Amino acid sequence: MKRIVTIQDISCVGKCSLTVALPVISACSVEAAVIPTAVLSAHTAFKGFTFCDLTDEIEPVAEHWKKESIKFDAIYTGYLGSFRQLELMTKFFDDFKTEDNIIFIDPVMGDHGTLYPGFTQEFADSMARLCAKADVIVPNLTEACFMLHEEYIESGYSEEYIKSILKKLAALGCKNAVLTGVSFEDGKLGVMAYNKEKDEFSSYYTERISASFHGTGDVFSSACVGALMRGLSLEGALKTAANYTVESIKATVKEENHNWYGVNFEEAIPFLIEEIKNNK
Ligand code: PXL
Repeated sequence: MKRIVTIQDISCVGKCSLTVALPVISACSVEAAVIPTAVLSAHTAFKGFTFCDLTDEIEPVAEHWKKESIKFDAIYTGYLGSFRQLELMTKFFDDFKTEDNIIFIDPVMGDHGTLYPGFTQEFADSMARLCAKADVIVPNLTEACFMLHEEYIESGYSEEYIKSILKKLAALGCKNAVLTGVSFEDGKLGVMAYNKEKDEFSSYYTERISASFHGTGDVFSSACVGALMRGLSLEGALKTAANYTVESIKATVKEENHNWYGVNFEEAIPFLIEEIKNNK
């Protein structure tokens, strides 16, 4: 059985970061180890959230694992909240990267052209340096534009533009750059990927559902890294993750009085398991 370690916050209510990554990775039949980087009462879209920083726990946890010779098939980072956490991730990668495992970075920082509360351009610059170490990075266009100092364009861009962004992301140093939330056609939304070694692009599009929810990026990334661990190619994993995210959104909007803060990814878990089988 494969083992992923995922390093991100736990927002106790809100269905994002670890409360998504743990169940989704488990649903993929992959072991999920965690380092919670902070405990929040709820994610940062809620007003008045509490925040308890756990940065000081990261090194002792990692040291214990080193003593126990614990190995991981994937290291998956999501929302990281400080420069020091980025620094500690660099060290963690150096300590736990092997010839066979992968580093998967979701550089969670913002959406729709703006950064989430607390993030700055300088943080995006440091995140860009961390991304150099990754096998796969999965920013959305907002995060990519901040990391590359590019102007954000909401829509109406060309395929050539997205390809140029992907090449610039790969030039940061990662092996595969993936852009999520890409759309060239009304009603369609998807992902485009670039493999630097092969100099090849790939893409996958689904129907666009006109509702925006928190945590969909975490649903996507967790399913993607889980599917990779189940032996799917990156293309197969991206298709699986995109379809699962859409299915989770559909399950959410189907429910009367559904919550505003996260998606019903739980209801779509049987679908995810089928997708992993179908896209192998
Ligand atoms: O879904 C990304 C995310 C993760 N963690 C926290 C967040 C967000 C998005 O806003 O606030 C704490």
